[in-house]
Amino acid sequence: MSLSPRALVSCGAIMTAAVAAAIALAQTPQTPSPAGAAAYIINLKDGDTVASPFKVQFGLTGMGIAPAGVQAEGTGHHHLIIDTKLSDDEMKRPIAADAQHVHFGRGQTETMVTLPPGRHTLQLVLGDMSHIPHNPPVMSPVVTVTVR
Ligand SMILES: [Cu+2]
Repeated sequence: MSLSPRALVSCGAIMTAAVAAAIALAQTPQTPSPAGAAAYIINLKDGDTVASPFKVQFGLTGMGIAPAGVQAEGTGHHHLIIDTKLSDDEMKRPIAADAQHVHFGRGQTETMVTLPPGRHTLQLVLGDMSHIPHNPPVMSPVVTVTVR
């Protein structure tokens, strides 16, 4: 008995999918974070009222800041998550880059935020050199502010 070309093709497709899945896992390992590491917003507390634009200062304990692309143990760069949350899935892959997911890949530790009047949520999530959250994730409590 010999395999038909069709069986060979489907076998190849299965192999390819398995290899692709293995490569995807290998390409996006999460960097471990040291015990006790924490991010926090220094200058705003939950419930604050602010005028836009307003400053947000990024605090980090137990780890250091390194620019994106730079590999150094125990480091990462800040991301400001605005009016959304990262899903469990998003916690394991590079953080999106858009108006609600702002990267500070040069190692910045503060920014000015412009938002329309109303309630908004802010959260810091540290990412590794590849913008992937650490494991366990190093993130601040969610801070809700009201822009007047
Ligand atoms: Cu990033």
